Amino acid sequence: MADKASSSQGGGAAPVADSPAAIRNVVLVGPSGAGKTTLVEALLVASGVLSRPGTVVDGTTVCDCDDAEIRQQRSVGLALAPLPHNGVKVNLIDTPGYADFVGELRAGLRAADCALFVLAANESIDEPTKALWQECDRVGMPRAVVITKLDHARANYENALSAAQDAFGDKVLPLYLPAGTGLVGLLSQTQYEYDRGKRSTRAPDPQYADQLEELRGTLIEGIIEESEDESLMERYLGGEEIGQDVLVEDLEAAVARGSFFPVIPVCSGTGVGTMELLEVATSGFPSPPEHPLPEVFTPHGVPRNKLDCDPNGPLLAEVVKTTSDPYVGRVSLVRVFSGTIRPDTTVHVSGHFTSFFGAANSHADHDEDERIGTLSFPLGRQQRPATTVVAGDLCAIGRLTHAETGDTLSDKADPLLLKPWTMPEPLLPIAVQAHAKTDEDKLSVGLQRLAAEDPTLRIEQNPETHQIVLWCMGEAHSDVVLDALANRYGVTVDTVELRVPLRETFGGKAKGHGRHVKQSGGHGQYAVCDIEVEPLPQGSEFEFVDKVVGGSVPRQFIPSVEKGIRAQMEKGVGAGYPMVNIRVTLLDGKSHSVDSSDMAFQMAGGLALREAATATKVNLLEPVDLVSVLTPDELVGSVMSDLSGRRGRLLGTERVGEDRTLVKAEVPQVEITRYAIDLRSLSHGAASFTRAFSRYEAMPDSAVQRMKASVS
Ligand SMILES: Nc1nc2c(ncn2[C@@H]2O[C@H](COP(=O)(O)OP(=O)(O)OP(=O)(O)O)[C@@H](O)[C@H]2O)c(=O)[nH]1
Ligand SMILES: [Mg+2]
Repeated sequence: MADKASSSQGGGAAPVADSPAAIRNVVLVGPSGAGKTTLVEALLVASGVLSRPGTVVDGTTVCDCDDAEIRQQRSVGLALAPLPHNGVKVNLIDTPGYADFVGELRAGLRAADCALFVLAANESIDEPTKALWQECDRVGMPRAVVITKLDHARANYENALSAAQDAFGDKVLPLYLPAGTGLVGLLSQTQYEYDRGKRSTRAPDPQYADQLEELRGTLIEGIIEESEDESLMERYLGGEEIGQDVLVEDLEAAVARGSFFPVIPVCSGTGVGTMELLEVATSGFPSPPEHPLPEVFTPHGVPRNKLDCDPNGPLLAEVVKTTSDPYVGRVSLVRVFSGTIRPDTTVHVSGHFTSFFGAANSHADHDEDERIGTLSFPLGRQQRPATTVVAGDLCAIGRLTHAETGDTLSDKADPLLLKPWTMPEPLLPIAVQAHAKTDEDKLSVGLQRLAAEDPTLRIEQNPETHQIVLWCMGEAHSDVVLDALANRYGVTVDTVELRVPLRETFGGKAKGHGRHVKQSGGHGQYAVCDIEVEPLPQGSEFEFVDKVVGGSVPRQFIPSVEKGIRAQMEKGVGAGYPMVNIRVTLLDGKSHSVDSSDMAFQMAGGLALREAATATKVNLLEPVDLVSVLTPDELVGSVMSDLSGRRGRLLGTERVGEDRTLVKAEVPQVEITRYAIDLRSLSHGAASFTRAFSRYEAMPDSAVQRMKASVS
């Protein structure tokens, strides 16, 4: 952990940027295992921050510093690693590639102005990788493609490059050619040799001349096609030699627009390509002032004029990650969009998830002034003190007790609110309970803290089933949550069978007799009632009809009978689920002038309903959701037959884009409790879905039997 990591960490002072133009916020995006975290190590070594790289396997990297990451040997959260290069501070933001952690990726995309899309030279491009590319597209993120693991036994750089071009388009074009133990720059026409991490340059070896010529031509044409100077293509085709300065300028403009994706081959093990990557990041990528700021509102939701990335402007910052540690307390990782943050000042914290995403997100709105404690520039887990943090930079703030991920920090005299980035919806429900009853309070504190850190975790206290349900992104995400509860908050948690809130109703008309008579000694109790119960259509809830004649049930006790019946309905009469959709008619009864009471008639009402239930069939109603599955066209058949197998009723399909279909169906909730996992495996991560409660429907006998069998 921290002490292990320190063996490779330089531990020097953090690089400091005094102006936004001297900062690059670069997020690493790519499939799990592509080599992002390892690449960060190599870049930290190349820039002198580390003397030697840590490894993911040993748990000694800067970015995989969380206990769960060390145990799982993969990233589960975003991590920051700043480095200096050529007078520029590069904030590398490592993100996890696994789909469950897409929330962390989105936070990383929000914090960054440009991305390195990391692919491994020994892997093909699968659906989850395409989904990551789309995540970048969705926010218009400028990016370069890094093809890493050049040294892998099964590496095939050419295949990896053409797979990337097939998947992401012909504007994915290499800037370098791998050559022996180095690279050849296609624009600079220089060979870069690496020897034990040290780079030297020379004229390209003749054996690369043909390849260089061909790839250079394609690159130059690609850049010129993107140029805003329309005369350039004509001049180029006319045989004019276009100057490297012009090409580099056009290339940078096209990268910043997100319409051109230079490819850089890299080997983290030998360091090949790391210097080239740092050069592209510092001289070719947009700086914070070139990246549009998110929309700004007042805390009352009134739109405000857009701000600039100006250190002298009003303070505007956003919490992109929150960690809480029983010893250090809460640490908020913050991206500063405007203004300057200084320690020991008071800021306004605005959290308005409900206004933007509705009440179901389990994050209460809040607005408060809080004092900034420590200010630091983290390197993974290591916190290095900071004195001022200017617009465009990233830093960590200690002990903001109320700030949650996605909250806005602003000047207390001029409170502002940023619309948070789009959070993915957790769709895997996991029911849990504290292993020991005495741990229930600890569990609720732990869950509250985890929800503040992680907007993709939704906590539901189901009032009907009395279960605590953790809505997670997938099994890997739920493992991380349970791991944190056990290791950070000391609560052992058992996962239990998820109970879906069913309802009961009457299958037919039935009569019931309720007799609550106790007359032995003291004050007696006397109440008798006769009722008739009949089923009503869906959504009718409850009707009570009084047909008592001649005062057999005295007036004042008629509401008591109704109250008793309602109380029994809440508890149910069969399997213990609330009862709905019935009409109860009170027909007759008996009373006693002394012993009858409100309570006695309530009891009699409940008894009458229970007796009526024995005279007919009690049916179960189950919640049915509207499920919308977005799938590639070729999987529509499999998705549909899988939904039918879940007792789904297909409602129709809709074309989306060129090769996707939206399949809509109504599916009982009991059949889709693990659909988040099943759909991912059925589609290899290519399909996604949403669900929304639609209504209650009669549960068929076969499903009731199956449910009973699985519970017993
Ligand atoms: N041969 C070789 N192996 C590498 C290289 N880079 C990374 N690896 C190995 O690939 C595995 C995955 O690397 P990571 O850096 O954890 O990959 P990641 O992209 O951060 O993965 P996630 O955190 O799950 O998204 C590790 O075992 C690394 O040692 C490389 O350049 N060459
Ligand atoms: Mg990683």
